[in-house]
Amino acid sequence: MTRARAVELVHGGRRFLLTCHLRPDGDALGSMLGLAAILRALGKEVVMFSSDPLPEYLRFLPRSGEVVRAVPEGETFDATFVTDTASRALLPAVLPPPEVSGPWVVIDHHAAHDGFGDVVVREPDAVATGEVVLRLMADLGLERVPTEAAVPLYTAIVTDTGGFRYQGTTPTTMRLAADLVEAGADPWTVAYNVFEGWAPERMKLLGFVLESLETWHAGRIASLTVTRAMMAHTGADDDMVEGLVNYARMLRGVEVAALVWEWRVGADGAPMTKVSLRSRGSIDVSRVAVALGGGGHRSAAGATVEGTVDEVRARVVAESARLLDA
Ligand SMILES: [Mn+2]
Repeated sequence: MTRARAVELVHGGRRFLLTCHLRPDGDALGSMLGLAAILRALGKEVVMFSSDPLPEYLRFLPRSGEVVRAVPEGETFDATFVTDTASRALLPAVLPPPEVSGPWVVIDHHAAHDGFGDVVVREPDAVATGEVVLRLMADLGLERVPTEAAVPLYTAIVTDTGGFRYQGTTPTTMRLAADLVEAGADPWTVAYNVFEGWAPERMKLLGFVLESLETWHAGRIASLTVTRAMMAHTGADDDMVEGLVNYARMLRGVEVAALVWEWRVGADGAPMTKVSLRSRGSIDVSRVAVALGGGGHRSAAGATVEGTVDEVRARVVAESARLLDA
């Protein structure tokens, strides 16, 4: 049980670095903030680090303003905790060396992992990394959720369950959420910030993205497209694209929903396209993502692929069709 090893490192240490994957989402950041609050409740010192800025919609999270964009110089840590991260490639390119970071402890719930980390606490039966953090908290001997951990951990669970809607949401999920509400999380505040409260630019972008809807394979595959021109025209930023793929899944009969996003030009000048995939659960879209060099979960996965949006969309459709016909 690797959780026991993580517990030893916490009890044996005093000062910890916490980080998460690039472009943090509600589970990655919520788990990091929640774990930070738990460690502080145990009398530990924490530094929270994200090289990427936090998305606007998560800045309501208590103490998210304390997340630093660079690891402070001249400090060392007894261990470094990484939340919700399935692979080294999803972390900042430059990380502190082992003599600064201490052992790397990965706290995650993804089905696949690339082996990164000295201690990997990976529990795919957990609906969110936030749930793994709560299990770790119990093992650390904390009986009650610290108030400061309640909102971020509730946010982690709400994000990864789509507001308790997705498959994998269990009575245990609901009980954990109830504990977090009792500890001080307000469901509407979290739901409003996570799912509503849209910037006008995002709403305008959605209009263009919905216009791009295409379906294939007798309506069982749907795609949406985001171009740099749409982004420039609406003034939307990258964070505002997050979650738009779900609109493709809403269409009745769709089993594989894809969003292809004209991303960046790679170092060698080649166009790169980001792919987000969703399913209703019958189809394992992580298999499509893996075929494209990415990864993820059964019902939510993604990849970054070399090629134009048109080329990459064609590959996504072909891989999805193969899976549907298998
Ligand atoms: Mn997650």
